[in-house]
Amino acid sequence: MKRQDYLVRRKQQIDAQLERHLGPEQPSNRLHTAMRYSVLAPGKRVRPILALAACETVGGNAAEVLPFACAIELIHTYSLIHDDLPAMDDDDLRRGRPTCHKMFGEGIAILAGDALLTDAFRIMAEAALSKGARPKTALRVLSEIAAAAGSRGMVAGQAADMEAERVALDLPMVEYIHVRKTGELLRASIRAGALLGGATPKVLTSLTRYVDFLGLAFQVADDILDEEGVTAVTGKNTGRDRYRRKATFPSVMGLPAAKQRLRELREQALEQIADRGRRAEPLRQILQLIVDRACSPS
Ligand code: GRG
Repeated sequence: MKRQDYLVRRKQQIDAQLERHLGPEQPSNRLHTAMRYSVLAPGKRVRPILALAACETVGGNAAEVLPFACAIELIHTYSLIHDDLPAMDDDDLRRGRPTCHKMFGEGIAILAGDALLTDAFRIMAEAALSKGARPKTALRVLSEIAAAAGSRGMVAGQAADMEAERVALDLPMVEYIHVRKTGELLRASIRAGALLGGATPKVLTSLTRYVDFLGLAFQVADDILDEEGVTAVTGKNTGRDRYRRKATFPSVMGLPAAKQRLRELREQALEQIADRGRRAEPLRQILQLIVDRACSPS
């Protein structure tokens, strides 16, 4: 199976489900239009694809994971909308389009983020209550996703990042911020798929180790792309971190070392799933895609 085939097929499936969860266009409803605008913009869908791929790796039924995968994408999109606001990163380009607040104004953008976050939990609760669901497992997954997104996870990372602006950071602090800001939701995505797919505790542990290396690789790649990438690849303005004097992996360790670190992280992630056979191929492909976007293949 070619790498793009699997990823494209999964992305199409997720996009169709997101569309279904959001419901058809309502031209006179600006809140709903803003939600659709941001969610259905061309994101990579890394988190939901990871959730589905983890479920497949452990031999589970990916259909059970779909509502949770979509909910995670809604949470991720809320975080991007709020991150782009003037009070935060103040960006005007996201996913190759004007940011939500540039299109709809700050008030609607804030509410679109609020609504996506809240609706994500409705979708997960409905899935947990649906016929054939295993409510205890579903509730465990929901609780892990909430913890990853909340005041000890992504929001804590965002707050630490804001506080740290213009202060010289060392590598452990850069990693602390990114584990929370980016890593926790990626981790919850894999664990959601694995738990719903019926992973044993041992396999859950190795998949969690895999995604922790992937999460760091994701951030290092994002920093490299910001430093030297072109907007056509990222769909957002680049060079922003340097402009804002943000501590990034390239700024702390230099660009060549950051690229080397990225390749090491790929190898470390691959080691964690080395014994999972062909079923783990999608997880290997996602990792490769993340590394290839920022570094020429090696
Ligand atoms: C506002 C609570 C709150 C949190 C914001 C996600 C985030 C936290 C900020 C975005 C800036 C950031 C940390 C970038 C680092 C990597 C990242 C999360 C990039 C965006 O995710 P992708 O590359 O984007 O998966 P797409 O558009 O493909 O979904």
